Amino acid sequence: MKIANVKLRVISMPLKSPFHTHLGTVTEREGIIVEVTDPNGVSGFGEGVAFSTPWYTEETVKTSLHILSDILIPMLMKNSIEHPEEASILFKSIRRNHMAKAGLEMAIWDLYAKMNAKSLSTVIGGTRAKIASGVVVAADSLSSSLNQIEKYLDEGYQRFKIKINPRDDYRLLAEILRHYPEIPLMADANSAYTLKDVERLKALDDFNLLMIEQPLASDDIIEHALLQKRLKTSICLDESIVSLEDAKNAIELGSCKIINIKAGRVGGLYEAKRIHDYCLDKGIDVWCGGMIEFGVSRAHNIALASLPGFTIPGDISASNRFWEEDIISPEVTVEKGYVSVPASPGIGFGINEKRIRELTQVEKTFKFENK
Ligand code: OSB
Ligand code: MG
Repeated sequence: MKIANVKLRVISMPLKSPFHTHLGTVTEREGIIVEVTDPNGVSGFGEGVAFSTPWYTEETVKTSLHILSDILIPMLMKNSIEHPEEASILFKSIRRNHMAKAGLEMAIWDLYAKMNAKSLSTVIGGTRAKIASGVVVAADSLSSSLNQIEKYLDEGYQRFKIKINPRDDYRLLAEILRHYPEIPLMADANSAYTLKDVERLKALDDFNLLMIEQPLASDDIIEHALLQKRLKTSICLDESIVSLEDAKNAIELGSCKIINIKAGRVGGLYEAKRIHDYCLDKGIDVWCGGMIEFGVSRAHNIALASLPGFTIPGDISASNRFWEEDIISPEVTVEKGYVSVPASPGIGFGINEKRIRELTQVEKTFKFENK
């Protein structure tokens, strides 16, 4: 794969409404749009999904920009690759920094698919033409949670996820289910609990939730295994799984019954696919998580979720869940609860250059020497 240049653009966009978790509130999303261009002028796009501050993982927009600019792009200049998997393997010599790696690796996947005139879904082994869509409710009160659910139900979403913490769990879930007894509901705790809260968590078994996501520490698999033995509700791990090795260990220990796969969290599409393949083999259900992402990463998620093991509706909502105007064209839409998987080359969505230009804060271009 010949590369002529890589362009990084840091963009910033306000959310339509604030996104609340017990860890803080997101009102403005910054991200890095990565564009890898070949000598014919064909471009592949990826998105660095680290946040402005390290609340979800240790990376930030600034650390990602540094790792991309000073480490990963120079590495790619020195080492020619024939397939995106080689980029993923090349980047393994650098510790962690998964979101920075994923941003670049996924741009290479998009470019590779476009060079081969195939959809990204086809290139990675996708089998679905449409994927079931779920949505996240992350409000700061019961009434606004109920309002959001009402609206998202109307829009056809098939699964609802609500953020919980020890101060706001039983009553919140009970009220939601009193108003909407039939909705497929799950809860995400983003590590708000410890093992001392086991009785609180056991009480949530009353609600027959689809699952509870990441109740305990963000780097734990041992205590989650102890907790899973005491709960009827399935545990799903998010933060704790950053590699295939983590997934193997967690499954072996019984730390979870379900895994949320996010390509950004695990270093890219290659690792995400390896985790998917392993889980499919072991009979562990997976679903595709979200990162309050812009359209480029959302498009990659759609391709990823078209793989056969993604049996549970993920956090793949429409562009208009978060944004007044997204950076892709057309935007992602949900119809009768489904998002269709594009069949056109690469991620299958065009780039709204005008919108990206309006949002760009920093731009850097790296020219490759092609001998
Ligand atoms: O824990 O799944 C999470 C958003 C940002 C960071 C972490 C998480 C989330 C979400 C929202 O829950 C997912 C989405 O983008 O729809
Ligand atoms: Mg989560």
